[in-house]
Amino acid sequence: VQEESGWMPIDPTKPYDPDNIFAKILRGEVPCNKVDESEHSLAFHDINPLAPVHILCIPKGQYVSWDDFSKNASPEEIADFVRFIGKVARDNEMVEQGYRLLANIGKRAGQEIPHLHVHLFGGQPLGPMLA
Ligand code: D5M
Repeated sequence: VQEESGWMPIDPTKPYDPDNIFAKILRGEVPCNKVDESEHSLAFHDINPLAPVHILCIPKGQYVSWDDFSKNASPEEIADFVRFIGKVARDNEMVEQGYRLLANIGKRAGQEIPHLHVHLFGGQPLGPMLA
């Protein structure tokens, strides 16, 4: 359903697309600039950084959105991802100066890759929340 210009929500009934770029990174088919990895999570530098520190954290499981992840991931995957993001922020010296977590969910928010990802921004004053 195309409602207003540019808005086409990700269809929640559509199966996960295993050919999306983050799935390829997870399979090692496409390289990434890795920051850290845990049992259920991976962090790598954003290819198009919008701040001096711009890291993407993704669960290794095939989840499209926060809705999908929070409903369908195991407690272990969810705990791992939450703790992992905290560790990445600590290890990359973002905690003292402050940083921002952001996840674009769905087309209306500008989600480009249909695999859940949380952006970590830091290394500079970050200004207002919505540009
Ligand atoms: O964010 C999608 C983000 O993913 C955007 O900031 C660029 C980044 N991106 C796209 N391809 C790659 C690869 N191959 N490596 C690293 N980063 C990548 P969104 O919130 O969906 O707009």
